[in-house]
Amino acid sequence: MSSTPTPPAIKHYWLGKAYRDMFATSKEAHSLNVAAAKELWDGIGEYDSLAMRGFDALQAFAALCVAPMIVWMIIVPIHFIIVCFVGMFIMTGYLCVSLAEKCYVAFHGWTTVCKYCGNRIHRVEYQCSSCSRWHGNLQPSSFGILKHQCRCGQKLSCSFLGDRHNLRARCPHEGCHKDLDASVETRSYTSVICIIGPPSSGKTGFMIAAMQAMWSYIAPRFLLKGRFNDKMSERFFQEEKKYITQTGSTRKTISEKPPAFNAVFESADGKFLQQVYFFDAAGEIFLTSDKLAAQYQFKNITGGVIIVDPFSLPLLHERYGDKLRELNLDTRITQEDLVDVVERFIIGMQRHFGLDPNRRIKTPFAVIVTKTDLGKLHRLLRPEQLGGDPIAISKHIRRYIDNWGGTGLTHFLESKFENIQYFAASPILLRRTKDGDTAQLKSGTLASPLMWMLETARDPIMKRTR
Ligand SMILES: Nc1nc2c(ncn2[C@@H]2O[C@H](COP(=O)(O)OP(=O)(O)O)[C@@H](O)[C@H]2O)c(=O)[nH]1
Ligand SMILES: [Mg+2]
Ligand SMILES: [Zn+2]
Ligand SMILES: [Zn+2]
Repeated sequence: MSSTPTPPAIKHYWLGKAYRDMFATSKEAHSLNVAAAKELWDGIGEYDSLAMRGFDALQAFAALCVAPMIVWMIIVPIHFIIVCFVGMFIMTGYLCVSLAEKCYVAFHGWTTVCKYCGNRIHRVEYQCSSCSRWHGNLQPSSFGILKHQCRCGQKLSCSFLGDRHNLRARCPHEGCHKDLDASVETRSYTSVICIIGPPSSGKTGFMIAAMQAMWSYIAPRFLLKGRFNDKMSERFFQEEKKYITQTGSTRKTISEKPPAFNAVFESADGKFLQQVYFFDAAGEIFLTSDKLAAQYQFKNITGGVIIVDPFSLPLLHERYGDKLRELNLDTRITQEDLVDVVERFIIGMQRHFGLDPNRRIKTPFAVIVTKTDLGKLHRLLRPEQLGGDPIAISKHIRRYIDNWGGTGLTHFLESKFENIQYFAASPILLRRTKDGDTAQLKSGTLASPLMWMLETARDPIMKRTR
């Protein structure tokens, strides 16, 4: 038989020990009364006459048994009412603080997602700073309204009002238990943006330029400062960026690639935090939808990007195929059909993440035509006369995709996604010289699709005004 483990904290006095003390006191008083009655009964035999015995016994019975019993019967309920009343008062207190905490978290739109197992976390586990016991329920409860007392005696703040987020924390899920940075992870909103596209469509290039766009366009606009959540993301960003600018291409083999490329954007007073995860699902993952199951980030997608390599569309493929081969750029063009890739993504989402097959996907997806620097496509896709009207630009780009033989693609995307907008960008501006290729990272072109995605997903970052 399994026994319930002892909680690491001590119950609040008025909700735990007070009851035990009350029962002990009344039991003790009752035992004293019984002992007195017994003593009296034993003493009756010592009286000479029967009348004397009866009278004295009655007198003694009234004095030693009835009176204490009446007092006991009055005091016990009063004691009980006081303990219940104080207990209820404390319960109301912790329910109020707990409700206030839930409202505060909902108001800020904070969510906690484990970046290792991808599960949503409702209760982070915190470690006692003194004895290393793990507390899985460190929140306003019968163990305390603002503080819990650990079994070691240490008082631990248990609400958003205290410094709970400074304690060491971990994911509560069995088999994970990885360390979390509670000061960021429990007090921030997390945007998870997945990037879908066939191999060589430009996902990695997009991701690096998108992070740069968050850094240099979006964060300053909302007076935020960015920093990477982990060393692996930072290293990946620096190394890939350097490689792209020096060689004009992305790295083919990467020894260490972060599972999700992430950074946190923070206001100067530290009160606003938003995490942004870019999730570059390697092309191979989409080749077999079974591999999707391991890609936990798919559970929490808040926005997405579908990369359209324009040179894979029939008409442009025909028009530029020979030229790209001549320039040795054909290997940088995707050979796979984007419809197949998106279809595999959707099947994977239905099979593994409960996506309803009868419903279109509501999450905003930006459909981005990339590599527009090649063949000077940007001149066609962003003509001056459209000004900055995003809807007109979107329709214009969609028309071009159709004209280049992508009618099947646009119809397919619109039948599966409810919230899409078309964009054109070239995250990498290739420069060819006789000494070799170099490139410039054009992150500015990604600011508008990113802003659209964050805004459509109602991410808290967009509510910030200067
Ligand atoms: N000229 C140019 N090349 C690009 C652009 N985006 C990606 N590429 C190139 O296309 C190739 C494939 O890109 P990559 O990001 O690795 O694709 P992935 O396999 O989908 O991650 C690389 O050689 C990139 O340098 C772009 O905007 N312009
Ligand atoms: Mg890649
Ligand atoms: Zn976890
Ligand atoms: Zn402790």
